[in-house]
Parts: sequence; C-alpha cells; structure tokens
Amino acid sequence: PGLNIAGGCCGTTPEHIRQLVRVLNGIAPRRAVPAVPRVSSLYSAQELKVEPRPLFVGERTNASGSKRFRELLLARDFEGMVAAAQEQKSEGAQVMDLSVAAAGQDEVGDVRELAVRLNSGVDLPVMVDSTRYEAVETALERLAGRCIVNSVNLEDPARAEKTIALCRKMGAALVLMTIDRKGMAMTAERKLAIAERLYDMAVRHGGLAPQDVFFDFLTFTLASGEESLRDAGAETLKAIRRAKRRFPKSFTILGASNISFGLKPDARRALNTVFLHHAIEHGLDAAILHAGRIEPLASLNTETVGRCEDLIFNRRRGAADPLAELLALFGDRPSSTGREARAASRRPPPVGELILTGNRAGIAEVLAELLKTRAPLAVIEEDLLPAMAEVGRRFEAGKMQLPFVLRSAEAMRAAFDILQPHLPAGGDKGRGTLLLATVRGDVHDIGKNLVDMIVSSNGFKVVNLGVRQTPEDILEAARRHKPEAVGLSGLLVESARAMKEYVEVFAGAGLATPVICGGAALNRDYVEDELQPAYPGRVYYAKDALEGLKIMQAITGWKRSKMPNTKKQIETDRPKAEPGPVVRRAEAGATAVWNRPRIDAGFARALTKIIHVEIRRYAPYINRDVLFSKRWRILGAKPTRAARLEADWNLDQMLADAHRRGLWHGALAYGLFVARIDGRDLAVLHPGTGQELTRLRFAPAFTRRLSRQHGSARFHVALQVVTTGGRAVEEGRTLAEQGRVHDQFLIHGLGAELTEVLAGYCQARLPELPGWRKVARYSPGYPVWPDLSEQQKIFTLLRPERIGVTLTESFQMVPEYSTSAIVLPLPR
Ligand code: B1M
Repeated sequence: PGLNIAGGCCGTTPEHIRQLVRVLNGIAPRRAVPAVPRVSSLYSAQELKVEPRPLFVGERTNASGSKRFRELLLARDFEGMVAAAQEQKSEGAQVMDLSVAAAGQDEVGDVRELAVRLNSGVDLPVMVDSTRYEAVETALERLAGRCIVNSVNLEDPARAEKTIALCRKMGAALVLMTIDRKGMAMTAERKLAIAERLYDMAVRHGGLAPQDVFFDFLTFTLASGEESLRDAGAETLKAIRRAKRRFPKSFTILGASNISFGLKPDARRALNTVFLHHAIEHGLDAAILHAGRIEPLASLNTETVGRCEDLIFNRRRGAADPLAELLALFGDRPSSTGREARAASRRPPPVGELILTGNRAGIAEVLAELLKTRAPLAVIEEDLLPAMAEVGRRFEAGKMQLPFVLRSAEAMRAAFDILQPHLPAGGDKGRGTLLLATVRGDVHDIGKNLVDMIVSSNGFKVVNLGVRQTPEDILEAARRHKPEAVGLSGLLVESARAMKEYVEVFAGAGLATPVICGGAALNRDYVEDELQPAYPGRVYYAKDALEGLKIMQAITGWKRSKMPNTKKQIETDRPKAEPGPVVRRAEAGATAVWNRPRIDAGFARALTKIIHVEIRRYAPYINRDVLFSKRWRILGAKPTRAARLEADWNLDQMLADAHRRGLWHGALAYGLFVARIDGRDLAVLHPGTGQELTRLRFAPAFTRRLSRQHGSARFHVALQVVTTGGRAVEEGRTLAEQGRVHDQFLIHGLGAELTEVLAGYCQARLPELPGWRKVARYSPGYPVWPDLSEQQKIFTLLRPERIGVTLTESFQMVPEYSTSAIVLPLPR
C-alpha cells in the first residue's frame, strides 16, 4: 500500500486541495516518479529533451515572422490560421510559436478566438509568444495542455516577476531572454550574467523548477557588416555552451534564423543551416525555425560551409571580409541547393498531408497549384486516395479516432468537389457507385451518412437516397444509377427484418447487384444465414463504415480485373464472424401482433400527464464520461486532464449554443397504472376501477421473476415517453447536406445522451407510489422486452403525439431522439 499521486477532479475546490496538501505534507510517495519535462497539446505530449536535438519550434504561426500568417490574422481567417499551424507539424515542428500581435489588432481577443480552434484543430503544444501580460494570461487560460511562455527579460523586472508568477500558477514553462535595461546582451559574459539574475528570479525565488526554463541568448544578424556585431554569432554560441554547464537541468533555445537577417534567401538558408549546426554542437536544446529556411547540412558543399563558418566565427583569411566572400558566393552564382530550396519553398504543402490532417482550409489553393501541372485524375489516384488509405490504416491500428477520420473524409470530399468540374466526362463515377438508403420506417440518418462520407471520400460515387426508403424506391434508383453495390442501413431490429423483405423484392425484380447491410441491430450471422439465401447476388454485412468501404473496394477490384485471386481477396477481406446477439434467428421471422381492441384509450387519457422541460433543467445530468468516450469517441479510457477539460469546454459551448438557438427541448408524457402478472403477460389496469387497459409481453424469464415477486398481487407501474424534440435532427440533416458529417456526428451523440438523461429525469419525477422503494426502467426493444411492436400499446395509453412523438410503420419513434419505457418495482 502507499500513495503516489494525490489530487482533485472536477468539483474539488482550491480549499479542498489546500487541505489535501496539509494532510499529506511530509508524506513521501510510495514510488518516486521521475519527472520528465514535457509540454502538451490537447492530444499529445512532447518531451522537451529530444534526440536528435533540437526541439523544433515552428515559427510559421508568428505574425511578426510570417507574412502569410499576418495576412490571415488581418483577414481574421481563423480557419486558415489553424491550417497554417497544422501545416508546420507536417514539416516536422514539435511545438508551435504563436504570436498574434499586429498593429491595430485586438491581440487578447484574437488569442481568445484562436486558442479554442487550436485546441481541437492542431496537435502541437504551443509556445505563447507575446509581450502583453493579458494576452499571455488569456492564452494560458484557454489553451489546452502545457504551454511555454515566450518570454520574460529584465527590461522591466516587475513585469517579469508577474509573468513568472503566472507561469508558476498555470504550470507553464518559460523562456528567459538575456535582455536588460541596457538592451540585448552582446557578449557571452553579459549574457550569462543576465541569465544568472533571471534564473534567480524564476527558479530560486519564483518557484519554477530548473527544467521549466529555457535560456534564449539571442543573436544579431551577421549581415549588417557592422564591426561591433561581427562576433554576435560566436558569442551566442559561447553563451549556450557555458549555460549548459552552469544550468545543466535547464534548456537553451534560439531563433536561429535571426543570424542571417538581411541576406538573400539562398545565403540565408545556408548560413542558418551552418549556424544551427554549430549551435547544436554547443548544446542548443530547442530552435525556433521556419523549416523552409534551413536545409540538411549535407546538402551544402564544403565551400559554402566554410564561408558560412568564417562569417559565424569571424575568421578572416588575409584581408578578405567573410561577409563579402559569402555574398560573392551567392551573389553571382546561386548554388544548386539554393535553387532547389527556392523551388521547395514555392512548393505547396503536399495535398495528402492536408487530407491526413483533415485540413480543408488550404485545399483549394493547393489543388489549383497542382492542376497546373497534373491531371485531376492523377491527383486523385496518386495523392488523395493513398492519403485516405493511410487514414483507414491509422484508424484500424487505433492511432486515429473516429472524429479525425471524419475530418479527413470531409477534407477529401472538399477536394473532390473542387476537382469534379475538371474531370473528364463520366470521370465522376470514380471507382464505382454505391446506392445507399435507410430502410422503410427507419429515420436513423447518421449511420448511413458516416458510410456515405467514408466511402465517397475514398473515390466512390455515393447516391444517398435518404431515410425511410421502400424497396421499390431503391430498385428504381438502381436501374437509373447502375451501382456496383446497394447499401442498406437501419437502426432497429425491425429494419433488420425489413432487409430480408428488401432482398426478396430485389431478387424478384431480377437484381443481382451486391448488397451491403449495416446497422446497430444487425449481425453477421443474420446477414449470412437469413439474407444471403434469399438473394441471387452477394449480401455482405458491414459492421462499420470502414468495413463498408473495404467491401466496396473488394467488389469493384474484382469486377475490374476479373482475376480469380481478387475474388479470393473478397473472401479474405470479408469480415470474420463475431458475436452480435441482437437479432436472434428465432426472432427474425416473428410478426408483430397488436392487441389494440383491449385498450380503453378514453379512460387512460385521464391518467396521463404531459410536462415540458427546458434543456437547462436536465442537461446538468449528462454523463460526460459516456458522452466523450462512447458517443463522441474523443477520449480513451484514461484521458489526460487537459483533454478532458477541453472536451468539457467544448460541450459547455455546444450546450450554451443549443440553449440559445432552442436546439433541444424536453417533453415528457407519462402515466401511472397498476398491474398484475397474468400468465405470460403483465396486465395493465386502471388504478381506480381496476379495468384492464392492455397487456404487455416481456421475455418469459423476466415475467417469471415478476411473478415470483408479486404473485397475483397488484403493483404500481408507470409508462413514459420522452423526447428532446426534432430541431437537432433537422440541424443534423442540414449539416450533413453541407458535408459536415463530423458536426452531425457530434450533434447526434449529444442528442442521444440528452435523451437518455431526459428519460432518467422523467423517471425521477414520477411520484413515489406505494411499493416503489426501488424501481427499474425497461424499454421495448431490449432483451427484457424484446418485441418492439409493444411500442403501440404504450402509444395508445400515453398518446405521446401530444408531445410531438409519432410511430413509424416499424415502430420507430419520430423524432429520433425519443425513448419509451416502463418503470416498475425492481424485480428481485
Ligand atoms: Co437505441 N437502440 N433505442 N437509442 N441505441 C439501439 C439501436 C439497440 C441496438 C440497443 C440494444 O439493444 N443494445 C436497440 C435496438 C434493438 C431493437 O431494435 N430491438 C435500441 C433500442 C431498442 C432503442 C429504443 C427502441 C428504446 C426505446 O425507447 N424503447 C429507442 C428507439 C428510438 C426511436 O425509435 N427513435 C432507442 C433510443 C435511443 C436514443 C434516442 C437514446 C439513442 C439515439 C438513437 C438514434 O440513433 N436514433 C440510442 C442509441 C445511441 C443507441 C445505440 C447505443 C447506438 C446507436 C448509434 O447512435 N450508433 C444502439 C446500440 C449500439 O449500436 N451499440 C441502440 C452510432 C451510429 C453512427 O452507428 O447507426 O450503427 P450506426 O452505423 C454504423 C454501423 O452500423 C455501420 O456503419 C455505421 C458507421 O460506422 N452501418 C453501415 C450502418 N449502416 C450501414 C450501411 C452500410 C454499411 C455499414 O452499407 C454499405
């Protein structure tokens, strides 16, 4: 026994933590956990000590250093700014330097706007680069994870102290810059002296740990030719070496490209490269860089390296001025590396990278550039589709979560939309066509839309017919579009049953096109044993959208090449059998029988109640763990604190927005009755007259339990139907039409969670009836009460149409986000 870590979670107050500290003071942890210095974004952590050095801090997101970023900032194009941030990750950046300071701009407001987007859109920890305390504070408050603050110096020690205290409070790392009131320190001596004072302030007195601080010794450009500055580079290198000895646990950092400011791009690249190489040799831990402004040292020829070194170390060969020599080298004959590097810097970021990172913003520009030299089909085949294939691989390997897959798919669709007009006639068919529909009586949209997004983003044409489609609708569309496969989707068991009828109708009409079936209540056995024998073509089961895609790929690959081994490929690609117990064979053929005539609806009406609830009344009961991990699939089993905070924050925003726009409502219909077990049924009786109103049929084992508990005695039961309304469904559809399936997926997950909460809320509001010490809630469609046609009995008794809920022919409730249930004393 023993304790390693103690802390608090959501809801623990500072006072609680204070008490915790008091109680635990002096108690050593059971096992000392070595502290590894790291920074982090919402999604990943980055160690500060990297091998090989240096830690690469991207500077493309610095409005003073990057013209493009400044323009995006001035245009308030936040999406573009996020894209620029993400791009530098693909260049190898491990941290991003963020500065949104620009004349006439509201820096604090911009930080606020951008931070939220960066949290969810970019996977890089942030170095907050600002001289304004308020901007730093806002950034640290808003950005997920652990940041680095850039920077403090001794120009204004009071301000430095305030920022140090802020970093300590917010857990940030900090860059200490060797500047004081006299200006930037030029010699190694002075640099170290200021470093010592800053270290005193931040570490010895400020409460930061040695490994929380970075020293930035800065450098002036060597391009001015000014005598007093000729040693600027060498002195900085010297300071780095000394600091590494004097403060071994702390880090050093440098904006290396300052060294070449004022030179032509080719010369800059070469000088930056050589200077950086020496800085690393001297012990540099981190560098703020623009990847396009350096190149591999090995790509420079010896002469170039020699000239750069002469300039850096102020070495003169005879009377020659090293600066003049370097200028001469690059002035007259641009080096080949220079040309290449120039070309590279003009080259747009690879489009595949944009797909992988789900970055829609930059796609139009990049594609326009690519189309100048390449055919649109080549771009699709060689760049876009392989990137999507990589997305699929990462998803399967568990390295990419579903929301990110959707983002990539959305970026892909955006790319297709742009390329569409450029494709040759008929080229839009791409790899083949999938005709997709949700079956009759089923309004479930999201499952099918995810399939649409994933399959279409992999080069297939998808004709999405929508929900509640009859077999005849699908047949007609199949004749028109001649698809390579028909995809059937459905949420409930009734839909799975309907699929059997559908393939029979297809068979009768002479269709033999492969059919792919998917949906929550479907399983592989049912598809292979019940549906396949009823159809002359192949019927496949797809457990999720990715599997649907694989099947499409296998089907079309086989059709195209007509190679026997590709048919085998289908067999290997075919998903392995797995348990999926929802549809049992015995149930599959069962028909729904409804005993309507036994109900006296007029009587029942008086027993029921309708209540409307505002979302703010029940939303606080959301189970956030379930929402984030199961429904949104953004958090794993052990999320980091930052990831959790971010998810919380996003949810709060969504709820506030939903509240403002009236996206979710709450309506309850319930009725209180008495009941008794009568043979295989639960007879529901009028509580006053004892008249039988209806009979409910549960699973036999459950009825036996109730019977053992109550015998022939009467007990109280309640029936309830709740809905969060139809606005969220509409919103979801609109988003899907705009290609924003990821957003629809989030709305869907939240809608599902809110509906569950509302059901619990309704149950909790029921009056406590005699014998109700402990009650339980059961819904039709679940194993205890499997026959979904029982919904009709509930509907006749409660008439939930009064709260806007109706039943489809397959007993699905409309709006989608509705549930029904019985509440009764907990069976023993
Ligand atoms: Co309920 N529900 N639910 N539910 N619900 C299920 C579907 C259920 C299987 C749970 C269970 O028994 N364990 C069960 C159905 C069993 C049955 O029919 N007898 C069930 C039930 C019974 C019910 C109610 C009837 C309960 C009641 O109130 N009496 C009720 C009905 C609601 C209504 O009529 N409107 C109800 C209510 C609800 C909520 C409102 C609380 C909520 C949202 C409902 C909704 O989505 N409209 C909800 C939820 C969230 C679920 C589960 C947990 C998840 C469904 C979901 O959102 N999936 C579900 C159990 C489960 O699946 N684990 C369950 C996410 C969605 C993206 O996935 O649609 O499956 P899905 O699509 C996937 C794949 O299936 C596949 O790819 C997609 C993406 O990867 N796929 C295809 C789908 N179509 C494809 C086509 C293809 C290929 C692949 O062709 C190429």
